[in-house]
Amino acid sequence: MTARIPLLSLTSAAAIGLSLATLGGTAQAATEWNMPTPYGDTTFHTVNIREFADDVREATDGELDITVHSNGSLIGHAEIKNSVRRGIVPIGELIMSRLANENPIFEVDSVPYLASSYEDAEALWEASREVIAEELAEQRLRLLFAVPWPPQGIYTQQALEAPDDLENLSMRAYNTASERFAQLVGAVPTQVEVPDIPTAFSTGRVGAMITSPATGADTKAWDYLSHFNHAQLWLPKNMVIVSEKAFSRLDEASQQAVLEAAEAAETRGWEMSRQETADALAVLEENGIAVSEPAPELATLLEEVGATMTEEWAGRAGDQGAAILEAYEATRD
Ligand code: PCA
Repeated sequence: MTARIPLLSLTSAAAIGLSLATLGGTAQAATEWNMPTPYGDTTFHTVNIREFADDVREATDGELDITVHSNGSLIGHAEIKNSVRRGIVPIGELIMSRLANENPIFEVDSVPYLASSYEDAEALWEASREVIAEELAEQRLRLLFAVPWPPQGIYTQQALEAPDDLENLSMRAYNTASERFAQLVGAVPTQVEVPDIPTAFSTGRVGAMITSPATGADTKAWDYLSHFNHAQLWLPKNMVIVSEKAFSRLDEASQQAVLEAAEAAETRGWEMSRQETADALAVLEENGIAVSEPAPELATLLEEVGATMTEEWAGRAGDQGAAILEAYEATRD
């Protein structure tokens, strides 16, 4: 990770040099923002973020130029939030539930069956957005937009039928909720970042994983496993945050451009995510992955795990959690 920092200064030095040269030194140089993101170029989140950067560049006539560094190439996922907070980079993307260790409200979108359709996920986001934005604001971070992954399911190397098919399997997880889920179904969780998934399977480090149809398709899951159970457990969100310090240095027109592009990116991203669910499921099937839904006994186990995790989450999340749940319930009356 530290080895990657010099890359940042090289990149920005080169970029600033270039824009000065282009402008012939007469006008003020455009503001250059380096933006680390954790996922690969084919991931719809990355595609959406590149469009966001294009929109900002266009709306500001190139005055604010955001360079997207995908796939953890500039800064590893685990460091992105603190890098924005410490001003190493002005803006970045990360999965919101990664911050669960700071406050459980960040993982409200990763509780099984609390909100497992797009409609419910949207209602839950409406109910939780303000609290989450306030928590981030306390760290001088501004939440720009958030977009869900398609619903999470279970990938395995054999058919997943009975609940005990998961027993003792080494299961790839990506946040504390997916770890807890693995434990509760009797599996053994191991954290693996998306770029490392194919190797984790090919070396036998993991034999199952929780993720979306999207990530399965992006990582060519058919090369290393054969079954996907579309259990639709939860829809975790990625969020884009900017440091308040960097944001406040922009002139008003550029700030407005960022906020407008962010709003458009959120709307577009949710649409892309829905579409991606259908497209990626089709890609998995075309490539020979058997796609199924939980058989009754497995469904019962998953629902029990969901109930346990909802209770555990509510216990941890205290008053803030209760307020979110109340606001969420109110949208469903
Ligand atoms: N893809 C990311 C997060 C959730 C998802 O669908 C991952 O597997 O890490």
